[in-house]
Amino acid sequence: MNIRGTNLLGRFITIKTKPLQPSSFSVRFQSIPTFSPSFTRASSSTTTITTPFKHHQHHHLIPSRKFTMAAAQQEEQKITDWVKPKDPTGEFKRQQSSFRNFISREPGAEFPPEKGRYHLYVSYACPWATRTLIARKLKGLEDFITFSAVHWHLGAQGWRFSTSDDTDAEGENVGPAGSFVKEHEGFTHLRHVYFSVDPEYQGRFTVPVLWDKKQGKLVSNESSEILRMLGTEFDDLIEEKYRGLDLYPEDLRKEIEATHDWQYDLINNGVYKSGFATTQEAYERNVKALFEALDRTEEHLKTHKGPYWFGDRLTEVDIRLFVTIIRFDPVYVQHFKCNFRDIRSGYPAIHTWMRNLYWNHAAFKDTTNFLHIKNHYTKSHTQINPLSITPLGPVPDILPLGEGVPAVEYVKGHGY
Ligand SMILES: N[C@@H](CCC(=O)N[C@@H](CS)C(=O)NCC(=O)O)C(=O)O
Repeated sequence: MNIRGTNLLGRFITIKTKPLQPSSFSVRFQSIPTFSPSFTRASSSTTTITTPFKHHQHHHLIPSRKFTMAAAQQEEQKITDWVKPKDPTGEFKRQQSSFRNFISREPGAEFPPEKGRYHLYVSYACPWATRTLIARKLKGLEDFITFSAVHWHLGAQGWRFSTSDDTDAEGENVGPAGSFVKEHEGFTHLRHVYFSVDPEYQGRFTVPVLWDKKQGKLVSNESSEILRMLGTEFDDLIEEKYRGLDLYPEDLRKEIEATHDWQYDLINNGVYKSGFATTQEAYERNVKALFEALDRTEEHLKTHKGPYWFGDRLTEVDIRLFVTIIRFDPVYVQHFKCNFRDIRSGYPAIHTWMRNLYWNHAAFKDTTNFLHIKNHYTKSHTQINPLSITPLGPVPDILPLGEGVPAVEYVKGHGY
């Protein structure tokens, strides 16, 4: 008799009982690579491991010793441990992305640009993933690349896909993986997408994921590189008006890279390094560096003609900076303790720059989902917010164009 279900780690399993040999049974896993301690104990006799996925039809026989080692590893490193518990530095260290292929229009490329071929898995909560959604829309790639979004909650098994029972995660294309990518029917968590191409995958199960539906391959899980590909590699296929938008123009490349260098480390990643720090020293070091970088950003925007970072040219810099700044007042100020100042009252030039992007460009506004953003951080990081209560403020999430915080309005009204 076969019993189907998922194990503690969310992997699909079929437990096949063998009536003639009551003391032995086999466990069929649809994905590996690590197993919970309870399965280590339960499956000590005959154990067959298999994956259901197209690219891994082979069956493995894994000795129980490997279970124990993998289980111990799993025990040691929990998905929700953003800083390793025994790390005395208390510093959040972001891992390198593992899948680094490129869509390329070079002849003979493994991943050529093609209409309808690729799918993006994102989370609306995630700033890194949202970069790619913004680029997709700015470059008019909606008909070229499909996308779907995970549920905002990230739990012990990582991101999960929404089901029809979820009524708390509104947003375009939030739904089961199988509704968007047929071969991912039945996947409950993003981890299944990773395991489908690498059953031994040991990295984190991050969004964004760029998926090749034609070859069943994971192209990339590195947002900066996906952003770059979408910005350039489809240019032969899209309409002239979209081709004209060059997010990485030749003459600005050196300056763009130099800006990315400090903004990535001190701002995009800086908010995480401040918020995830597990020692006072690590927090203080990172939050001070973050605000110095915000001061530098303010100064640049104040002293250069806008409306974009590079004047009248919208580039990658605007996209990469926006996704962090738009989350700043609603989340990072209180949740990550980034509270020397907020954007709306402390950084007028950044505030103006951000609101222009949000209110005047659908690509920025339509890909910003405050419900996912606020709920994700405040209800997923229980080491920071153990009761998962989401603060209601600030109200509103973003101010309308041309309207300042009350103190600014008051000063204006009194002619100071
Ligand atoms: N380097 C990656 C980072 C992506 C990333 O860290 N995404 C977060 C969400 S904001 C994630 O999916 N985290 C899940 C996890 O680490 O378990 C990129 O820029 O694409």
